[in-house]
Amino acid sequence: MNYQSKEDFLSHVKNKFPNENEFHQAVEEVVGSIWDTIQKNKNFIDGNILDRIVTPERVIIFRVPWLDDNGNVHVNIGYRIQFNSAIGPYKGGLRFHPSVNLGILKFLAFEQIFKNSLTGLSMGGGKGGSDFDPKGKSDNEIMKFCQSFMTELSKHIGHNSDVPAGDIGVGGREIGYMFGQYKRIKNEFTGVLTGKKTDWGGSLIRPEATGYGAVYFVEEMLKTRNESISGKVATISGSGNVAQFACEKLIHLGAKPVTLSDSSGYILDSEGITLEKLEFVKELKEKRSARISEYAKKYNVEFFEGKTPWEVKCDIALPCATQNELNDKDAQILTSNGCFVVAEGANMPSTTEAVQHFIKEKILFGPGKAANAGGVAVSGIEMSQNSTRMPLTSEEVDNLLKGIMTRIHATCVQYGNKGDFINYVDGANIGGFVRVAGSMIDQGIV
Ligand code: NDP
Ligand code: 2IT
Repeated sequence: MNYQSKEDFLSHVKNKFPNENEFHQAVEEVVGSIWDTIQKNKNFIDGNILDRIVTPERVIIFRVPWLDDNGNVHVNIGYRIQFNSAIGPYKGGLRFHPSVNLGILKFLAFEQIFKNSLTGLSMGGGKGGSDFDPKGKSDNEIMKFCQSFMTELSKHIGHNSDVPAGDIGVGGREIGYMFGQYKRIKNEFTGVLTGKKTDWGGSLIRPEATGYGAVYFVEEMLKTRNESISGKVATISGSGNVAQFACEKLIHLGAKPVTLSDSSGYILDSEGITLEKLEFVKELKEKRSARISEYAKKYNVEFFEGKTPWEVKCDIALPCATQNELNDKDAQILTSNGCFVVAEGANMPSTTEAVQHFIKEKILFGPGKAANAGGVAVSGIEMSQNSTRMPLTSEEVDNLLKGIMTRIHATCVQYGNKGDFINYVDGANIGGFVRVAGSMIDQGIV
C-alpha cells in the first residue's frame, strides 16, 4: 500500500479522523520528516506502516461521575489512548484540563510514541486524561474525581501493559489519589503509575526531570556552536512543573531567566528570577488556582495581562506551558530580537508556521519530543526501580538523565544533519520512527 504524496496521505488522515486538528498538525509534521525514509524502505511500504502508525491500537472513553462538596453530581469524560506498544508497554501522562478532547490526547499520544523511542528505553506511546478542571476544586473534590477516574481506568492499565503519569493538571497529589484507588481495587502494590512520591515508590529527580532535561538538551545544542548557557538571558512560559524546573536548572548553570507565565499573562523580572524567588513560585503554584501575577505584586515587577513572553528580548526561549502557545508572529519577534535557541519544554507549543520560521532562520530549535523527553525517561527509570525494588540516589538518576538527553541529541544530529545546519525536527522524527517502525515490521501484522 502506498500513497502518491504526503499531501495525499494527509488528506486521507483528515477524512478518516475529522475534527482532530492538533492530531492532524502532529501527523503532518512527523510525516513531513519520515516520508523519504519510508519511500526508501520496501518493508515499510509493503507493511503499510503509514496507516498503521497513525491509527491507535486502542482508544478508551468513559464516564467519570463525581460528587462535589455541596452534593452536586458532575460528569466528566475520561480517556486513555493506547497508541502504540511496539517497543514497550504504553507510557504517557494524564492531563486534566477543560480543553481536553480526543484530538488533543491523540496528538499527545502520537508524539509520545517517537519521544519514548528516542529515550532508548522500552516504552510504547500512550496518553490520557479528562476535561475535568482542577482549578478552584477542594482537595476532597480532587480526591473524589481521581478515585472515580481510576475506578474505570484500572480495568485497562497495569505495570506491564500501560503505565500513566502526570501532565497538565496532574502532579504528585493526583498521582497519589489515583495510586491509592488502583491499589485498593487490585490489591496490588505495583509500579502502575509514575511520578509517585518517593516514600511509596517514586523516583528521585522525577519532578525535576522534564525541566532539567530540557536544559541539558539546550546545553548539547549550544555545544554545537561552541557556546554555553552561562550568561544567557532566557524567557520561559508556564509556571507549572516543567517551567519551574527548567528555570531552576538555568539558574544553576548561570543563565538569567526573566519571565514566567500562566493562562492569565506573564511576569517580567529583568533582574533575573533567583532560586529564592522561584521557591515562592513553587509554593504559590501548589494551589492550582493561584496566579503568577502574585509574583509581580510581591517582587514589584511588571505583569503583562493576557500576553505571552515572546516579545521579551532573549537568547534562549523555553515554551513550557501548552500546545500552540507560540505562533508565527511570536517566532519572528523572537529571532529579530536575537533569540537563537528555542527548546520546547511543552508538547507542540510552536505552531507549524513558527517551526518553519525557526528552521528557515537556522536557529537551534529543539522540538518537544526530543527536548522534553527527560520526564518520561525518568519515568522509565522509575519503572525499573519499581521492578527491582531498589531505589537509586538523586545523583545516579540525574546522571542517567544527562546521559539520555546527550544520546537523544546525538540521535537528532545523526538523522537531522543537513551539512551547515542540524534540523532537529527531522532528526527527532526520523530517529524516533525507525526504531518503532522496524519493531512493528518484526512483530508482523498486529
Ligand atoms: P502544569 O499543570 O504543572 O503547568 C501547566 C502550566 O501551563 C501552568 O502555568 C498553566 O497555567 C499553563 N497553561 C496550561 N494550559 C494553558 C493554556 N491553555 N494557555 C496558557 N497557559 C496554559 O503542567 P506541566 O508543567 O506538567 O506541563 C506543561 C507542558 O509540558 C505541557 O505541554 C505538557 O504536556 C508538557 N510536558 C510535561 C511533562 C511532565 O513531566 N510534567 C513531560 C513532558 C512534557 P494555568 O495555571 O493558568 O492553567
Ligand atoms: O508528555 C510527557 O512526556 C509527559 N507528560 C510525561 C509522561 C510520563 O509517562 O512520564
